[in-house]
Amino acid sequence: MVKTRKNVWELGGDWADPILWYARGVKAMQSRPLSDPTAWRFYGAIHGIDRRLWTQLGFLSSGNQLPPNDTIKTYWQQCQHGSWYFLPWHRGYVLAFEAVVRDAVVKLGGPADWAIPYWNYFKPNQNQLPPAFASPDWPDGQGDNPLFVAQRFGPNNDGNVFVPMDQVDQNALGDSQFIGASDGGSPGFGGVNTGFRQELLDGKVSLVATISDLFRSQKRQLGLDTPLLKQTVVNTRDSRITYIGLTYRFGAPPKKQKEEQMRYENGD
Ligand SMILES: [Cu+2]
Repeated sequence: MVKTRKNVWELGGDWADPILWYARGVKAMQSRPLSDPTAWRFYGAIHGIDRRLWTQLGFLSSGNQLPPNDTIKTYWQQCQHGSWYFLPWHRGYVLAFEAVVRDAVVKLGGPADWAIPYWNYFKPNQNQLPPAFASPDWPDGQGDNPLFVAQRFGPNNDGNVFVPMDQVDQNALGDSQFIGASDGGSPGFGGVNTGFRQELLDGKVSLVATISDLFRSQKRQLGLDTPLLKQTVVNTRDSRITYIGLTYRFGAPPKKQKEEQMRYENGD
């Protein structure tokens, strides 16, 4: 069965069927417990989780059952930025996410060929966050629209979410550098490192590095991302701490694992 992703601004209405089903699918995912690999929050954590921040924002509480440790280690915090994994990783992530939403949609009686609508903000007059994502209400006026996120802030920090077209272009497509430089120069296709994980030495050691002060020059670009990321940026800016974590895995995976995290105060 062919599934076609369509332009969210050209579906024939603010709450056209694919958007309405998207909302219903998201709501179903949100109702699942964190330990469920098809839960909204589990999927969020695959990309990245900041437990302190999630707790602060009410996404995580002490009563929440966490998945088993090896599940967490294998699946959470996997987002790849600052390397050529950036594109393939996110493409796979969206594909898997879409499949989970579709599954929920079908279970609710929706179309089996549902596909996630895309947002092409480069098209004229389409740089505004689509209305279904900007309204707290469902089309019937009920106020728990799951596509609406109150913490979205927008480029002017006033909740009006749009892409400032004078600040974005598609030149990245012609950039052969995937890893951005922190000291000026090309920001790279995948951007400056926002925390990456790479398996080294045959998977025995994985290196996790977050160079927080790079965020300072990246803030404007990050202004369109999730509230979590913004919070992370702000917190990071304030603390000015660089984390370099090393995860050692001795021997075969079932054997005992040892984790260490080193924390470095930044010079400036
Ligand atoms: Cu990412």
